[in-house]
Amino acid sequence: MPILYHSPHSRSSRVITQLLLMGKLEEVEVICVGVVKNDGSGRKDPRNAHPEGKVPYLVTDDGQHVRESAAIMMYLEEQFGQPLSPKPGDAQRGPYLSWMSYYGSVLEPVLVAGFAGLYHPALTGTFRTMAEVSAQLERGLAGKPFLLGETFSVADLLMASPFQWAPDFLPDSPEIKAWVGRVAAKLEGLGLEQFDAKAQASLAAAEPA
Ligand SMILES: N[C@@H](CCC(=O)N[C@@H](CS)C(=O)NCC(=O)O)C(=O)O
Repeated sequence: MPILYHSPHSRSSRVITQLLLMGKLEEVEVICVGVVKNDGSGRKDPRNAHPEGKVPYLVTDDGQHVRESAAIMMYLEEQFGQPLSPKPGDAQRGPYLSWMSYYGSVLEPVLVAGFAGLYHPALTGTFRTMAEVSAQLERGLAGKPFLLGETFSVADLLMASPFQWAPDFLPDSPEIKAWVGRVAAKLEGLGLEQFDAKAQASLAAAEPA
């Protein structure tokens, strides 16, 4: 059984969401760990196999270690028959791979630079800014409800996730706001909140006094 290292209400919650959507949560061993938060609270959990103590982190059946949300989500898609992503040969395969990579290569750096109030020509030269990200999202969503067309995919789950945690970063675009709303509707009633509440409680109970 693959092992997923997860911390409640964190970036790994979207991997739990993916597993809930696929109906495969029972087929993955989830180990709940603490992490260091941006405010310095928390701690690097010795039970976490991630070399830097981050989440999500996946150890596969055959002992491969997989890091980065996009890689983990694509790995799990393949392991479970790609219910939420296009297979090789599908016309949406290129856009799918592009959005999954764009998340970690562009969206996260742009959001973190914005959040930290950083401006430097090297940052904007390399990653551009939220204006370009918004333009790409609007272009990607033109005339369709989801990034890959009519069908919701893990690309929507990943790309919309930062705007669900931090609505302040949501671009002022009716098309993008409507898409984030459609993604949220897909996740309603899945049970993520209950899962994370239980995970939080088990973590608090295990915490040394
Ligand atoms: N780009 C990574 C980011 C992982 C990440 O920074 N996760 C946060 C949780 S939201 C974390 O583990 N923080 C703890 C730390 O940095 O020590 C991914 O998407 O997987």
